Order: sequence, then structure tokens, then C-alpha cells
Amino acid sequence: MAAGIFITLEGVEGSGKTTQAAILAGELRRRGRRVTLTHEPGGTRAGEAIRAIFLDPAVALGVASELLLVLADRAQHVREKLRPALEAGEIVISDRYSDSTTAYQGHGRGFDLKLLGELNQLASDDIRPDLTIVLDCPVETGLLRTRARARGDVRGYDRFEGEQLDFHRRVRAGFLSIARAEPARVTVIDSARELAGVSTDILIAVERLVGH
Ligand code: Z5A
Repeated sequence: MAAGIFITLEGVEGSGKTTQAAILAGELRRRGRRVTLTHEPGGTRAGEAIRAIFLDPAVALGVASELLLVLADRAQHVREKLRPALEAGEIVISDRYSDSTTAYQGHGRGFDLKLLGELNQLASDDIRPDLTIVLDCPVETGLLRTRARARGDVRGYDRFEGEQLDFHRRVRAGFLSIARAEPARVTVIDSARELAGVSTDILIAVERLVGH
């Protein structure tokens, strides 16, 4: 693997990942870095088709089906986008990656964490983040933000937005437990505050890895 750097943003719904990933990518590009900004589920043509099924609350999915769909999305994303960009020496920023699977399908849905770890490894083909930022906020804060956005959206809630608070709390606890287990890779940043302060803290964490 060549000299690319892989950064992932993780966290509960509405924690600000998409907003902050775009700000970070913009800042790094302004500094002359080559950046690929991508997301999961999605990020490839196959991935966008998988995402449509994955998020549609009208499509019934068991836990294993949900897991295998998101892993299929990841396998394609790694092969088509992440590995080539990293091999080309770029900074790759992904809005969600394998920790989301551990948090949502493992801690949230209760899928066996050991087996899930092995499947995650298979799908990610040994592409691991150099740095993961977990944007942490109370689930109520995140859901208020996304539900305010959903009110203006004719599509309504997706599969996860409609879940009970307890589910989202298990997911949040899942991200925090990943961070405790891997402190060298994972940095937790409080995102229940104004945007600019969160962006500054993310940039400080990224500069430690990529320089100024
Ligand atoms: N999922 C899974 O189950 N397993 C997996 O392996 C993977 C994913 C990879 C993806 O849906 C769903 O897939 C996700 C987990 C599951 N569902 N959930 N929950 P998505 O991509 O559509 O949703 P998301 O990833 O959760 O994104 P989001 O809802 O858009 O949240 P976000 O990216 O963290 O937040 P945002 O879009 O940046 O901000 C949301 C709103 O809050 C927006 O109006 C912002 O302007 C506002 N915002 C952001 N930051 C702030 C601050 N600091 N203050 C005030 N307002 C703010």
C-alpha cells in the first residue's frame, strides 16, 4: 500500500459527520492536498443502489441481510474507490466506514461482535483507517437536527431515523467502546456545540497525522 492516508468520520445520526467531512476536505484541498471525499453506504454506483435498499424502511430486512448488504457495499467501495485513491497517495476521508457496522449491526442490532469483526475484515480487505474521528453527541441532539431536516423532505424517515431512542443509545455506546479499545486510532470529539469549534478540533487531530 502506498503513501495515502485514510481518515474516517463516525458517530450517531446528526452528529455532524457529513458537514464536518466536507469542511475538512475543503481545508485540506486549500492547503494543496489531494483529497477523495466519500461515504458509506454508497460511494460507488453499486453502493448507491445498495444504499437505496438499505435505507428504505418499506423494504423488510433481517439483521443478517442488513449486515451483508452493508458489507457488500464496503467491499465494492474498497475495491473501486478507497484502495485506488490510497495507492495514488491521496488523503481519503470517508463519512462512515467499518466502525459504523460494529456500532449499528453489532451494538445496535445485537449481531455477534466476533463474527462481525471477521466479516468486516473480509469486506474491508485490510484497508484500515489511520485516524477515526468519532463525533459524539447525545442521541436526542443528533435526532433533533436530522428530524428538523426531514420535515422539509418528502421522503420522510429512513430505516434508522425511525428507530427507538434505545437503539441509538446502544449505537452511541458502541462507538465510545470502540474508542476506548483503540485510543491510538480513534479520537472522540464533542459535537454537541457550535460547528466552528468542532471543525477546529478535527483539524488539530488531523494535523497530528498529516502535518500542517
Ligand atoms: N449504517 C449502518 O447501519 N451500518 C454501516 O455499516 C454503515 C451505515 C456504513 C446512513 O444513513 C445510515 O446507515 C446510518 C447508519 C447506517 N443511519 N443512521 N443513523 P445516512 O448516510 O443517510 O445518515 P447519517 O450517516 O447518519 O448522516 P446524517 O443523518 O446526515 O448525519 P450526519 O452526517 O452526522 O450530520 P450532518 O448531515 O452533517 O448534519 C445533520 C444536520 O445537523 C444538518 O442539518 C446540519 O446542518 C446540522 N448540524 C451539523 N452540525 C451541527 C452543529 N454542530 N450544530 C448545529 N447543527 C448542526
